[in-house]
Amino acid sequence: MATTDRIAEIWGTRTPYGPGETWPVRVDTHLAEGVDPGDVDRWVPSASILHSNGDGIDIAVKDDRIVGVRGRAEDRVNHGRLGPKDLFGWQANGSPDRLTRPLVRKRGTLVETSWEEAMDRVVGRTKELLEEQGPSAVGFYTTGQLFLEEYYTLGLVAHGGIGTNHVDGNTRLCTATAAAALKESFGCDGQPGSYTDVDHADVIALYGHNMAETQTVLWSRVLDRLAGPNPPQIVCVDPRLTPVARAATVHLAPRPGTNVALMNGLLHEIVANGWVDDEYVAAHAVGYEELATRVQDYPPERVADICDVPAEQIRHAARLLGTAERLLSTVLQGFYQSHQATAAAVQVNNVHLLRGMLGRPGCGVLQMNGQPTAENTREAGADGDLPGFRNWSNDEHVKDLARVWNVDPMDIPHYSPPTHVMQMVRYAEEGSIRMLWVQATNPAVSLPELARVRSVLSQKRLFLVVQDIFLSETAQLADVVLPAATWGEKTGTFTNADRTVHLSEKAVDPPGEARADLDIFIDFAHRLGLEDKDGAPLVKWSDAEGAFEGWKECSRGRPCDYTGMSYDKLRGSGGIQWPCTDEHPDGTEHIYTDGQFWSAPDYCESYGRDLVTGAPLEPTEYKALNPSGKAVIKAAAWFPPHEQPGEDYPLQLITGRTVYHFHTRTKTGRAPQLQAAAPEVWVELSVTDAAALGLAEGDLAEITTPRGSVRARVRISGIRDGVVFLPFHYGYWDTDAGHEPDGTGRAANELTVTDWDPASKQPIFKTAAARVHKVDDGGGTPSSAPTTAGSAPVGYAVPATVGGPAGTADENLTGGTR
Ligand SMILES: Nc1nc2c(c(=O)[nH]1)N[C@H]1C(S)=C(S)[C@@H](COP(=O)(O)OP(=O)(O)OC[C@H]3O[C@@H](n4cnc5c(=O)[nH]c(N)nc54)[C@H](O)[C@@H]3O)O[C@H]1N2
Ligand SMILES: Nc1nc2c(c(=O)[nH]1)N[C@H]1C(S)=C(S)[C@@H](COP(=O)(O)OP(=O)(O)OC[C@H]3O[C@@H](n4cnc5c(=O)[nH]c(N)nc54)[C@H](O)[C@@H]3O)O[C@H]1N2
Ligand SMILES: [Mo]
Repeated sequence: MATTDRIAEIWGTRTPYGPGETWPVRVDTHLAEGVDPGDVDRWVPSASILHSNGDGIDIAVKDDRIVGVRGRAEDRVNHGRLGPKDLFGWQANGSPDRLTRPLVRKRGTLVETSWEEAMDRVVGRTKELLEEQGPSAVGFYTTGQLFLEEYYTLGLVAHGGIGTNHVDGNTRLCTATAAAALKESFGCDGQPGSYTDVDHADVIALYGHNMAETQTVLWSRVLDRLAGPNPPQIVCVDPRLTPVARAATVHLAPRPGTNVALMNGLLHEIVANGWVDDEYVAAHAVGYEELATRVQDYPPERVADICDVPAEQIRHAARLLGTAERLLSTVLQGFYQSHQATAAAVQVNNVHLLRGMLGRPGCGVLQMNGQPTAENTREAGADGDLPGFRNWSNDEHVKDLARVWNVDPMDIPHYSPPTHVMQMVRYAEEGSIRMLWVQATNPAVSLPELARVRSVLSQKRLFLVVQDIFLSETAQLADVVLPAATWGEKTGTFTNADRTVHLSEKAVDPPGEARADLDIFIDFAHRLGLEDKDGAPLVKWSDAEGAFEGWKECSRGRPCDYTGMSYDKLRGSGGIQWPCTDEHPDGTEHIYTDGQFWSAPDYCESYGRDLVTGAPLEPTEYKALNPSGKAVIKAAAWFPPHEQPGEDYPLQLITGRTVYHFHTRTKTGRAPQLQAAAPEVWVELSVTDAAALGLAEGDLAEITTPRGSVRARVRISGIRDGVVFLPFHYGYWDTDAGHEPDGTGRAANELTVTDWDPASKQPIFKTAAARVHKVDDGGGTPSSAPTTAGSAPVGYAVPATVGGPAGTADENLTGGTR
């Protein structure tokens, strides 16, 4: 047993292993001060909720309070390990400022009320609007942080009951491109890769993915491979010097917004050097010729110009990808939150198709998720999809869904894909969406161009319902606030980025009158009197397990088939990967084995889109392109981002994350160790840019784009020249430093642009033109940016970020092979 400062040692102690070996076990535990493992009354199995990795966790309960967490040794995802957010983030559950009673706005202020009155208001307004205008007046904006059962129920209520097409999740900001890229290439959502691919791969490529900070346990797995015999080679594509970049064999640091050009350069080399698996391509894919022609325009020298990356590095990276025997690729927000997001992510799929690297150990693509339950939002139909990956433009699929729900197919809107959130904001702005019900997301901090978002959400004519566990910046603007129970306080299942399903059972009671999101949705449906076509209640379950059984039927025969699972089977299981059926009762580690895809015209989830305009393909066009259900190789030309640096705004702004915080910090900002490790917003600049602007470490700078300004202390980091980085975690619920009347604030999204990828509709958080100037001298005091990861200082000393005694955790390595 070792005790480690897990704020300072983010990834904990190494347990090296070699290719094809099993990743050793290391069990991480953190308990509240003064609590010993022997004091714990019970350990309740769950999984992590502060990222998409799905690490198995036991929740420690003492005197009906959560007092800590321990990794689950038997879990297939983490083999016992936990990251800093998992170890310390649970403390937010017990925060004294949890919402405990519903609030309603009376004479301008939010006041506490009963559930009866709050739900009366919500149901009353819904009924009025349905009568006056019909379903198009009502919109739902949900999340990637509830449970599968909750999304499925919400999708049923919204699509099948109310009949509105305005249903989306914050997954639009997060994994919309993952889904879109999988649909384009394979005809259907569904993750080709598995985390065990890390155990086998000889090359791992990370595209716009700072795995070291955002999926710390998966990165531990990579680090353990790197520390063992025959380590994999790492390719990193990121404009910042992240821990991934530091560990890489080749680090390509392109100009933001040039991913498609870079990918085309890599594909150019793969084609030109004969590294294509011709047999695989001929047997299992369509579209190769067009790609081969397209990438002729992208020789390394031209790409080097566009991306500002040396041609030699492009060749080196391409050689690694082109000669790998087992290639694993991961893709995340550096690609997804970009103007050609889907086009870029699809090119990563193309690398795997060209090389025949799918469906075998070590050969996987992980079009990553970010949020813990984003996969479920997608599969259960609570975002811009129909449940079970059904195709909204295939009438047979809509009919089949209507059969499952016992409603008329015409009652399920499918005249177009469900409305994406940026369009919903526009409809609210124009006044056609008059009620918006927001659950478990904080758009007043997380959507782009906040001044506009605030003005839309605070309009008098918009009835805003916010369902949260805290009085977030968004809840502060609401007409009705519904207090929710959260992880540890309610039961449900969720699915991580590699299709692993965990059951998370209620460990303790929620505070006060807070209620599970599922119970709120069911109560709403009953109060509204929603019925199926035979006059029975539309929602036929009253608890999570009942909802899960309902979902299983909905998933039957679809790619995300859960019919072989049950709560009993999941309980303490270590995670089961879908599809899980009678034929595959233990789940399925690799899909797309033997080059078989879910892309047949009558089965696929999507007919695809034009990557430039986003226009959906007609069924007949898809059938002509891909009659026998192969994979689709889609080529794309590079276009520059819409907002380019120029005279007034000479720099490029990108935004993202730090290891210690989760999103708008409503949870991690209330965990003392995490908040202390990254207490304030900062801005990262390169050595050269800082010098040119007369800025030193710790100086106060103002960052301005055409939308607004943010003030932040300077961290001189390893970011590439011409680019500035802001973490987007810092709203203002915990500080007086709100947005000023002149639009100056500290939330990165004061600066970002209202624009999105045409195919996935994912907003662009990673390219805007910006300028920076000095406001105040820091007097030699460094900024408080963490020193441990992507924001590490370059070229000078700053006191290291540490956790001290409060930041320690135990590591039990007895299962390890050190
Ligand atoms: N600690 C922590 N972990 C998290 C979360 C969190 O908030 N905190 N959130 C979770 C969620 S919901 C998500 S979606 C994931 C996100 O996980 P990541 O995608 O890994 O995180 P980001 O920091 O948003 O972006 C990743 C990298 O993209 C790079 N980048 C920016 N612009 C470009 C570009 O044009 N091209 C390329 N190639 N790269 C670029 C940035 O420099 C950054 O290092 O993390 C999950 N895990
Ligand atoms: N500039 C910039 N903006 C970004 C990004 C970026 O990289 N840069 N990333 C985008 C991405 S990928 C994401 S995922 C979003 C995240 O953005 P948000 O979804 O807005 O972020 P969170 O802080 O996770 O908000 C979740 C809310 O749900 C509440 N909550 C937590 N658990 C529960 C529960 O069980 N029930 C209920 N009802 N409420 C709960 C929390 O208190 C919190 O208010 O931000 C996006 N915005
Ligand atoms: Mo996300």
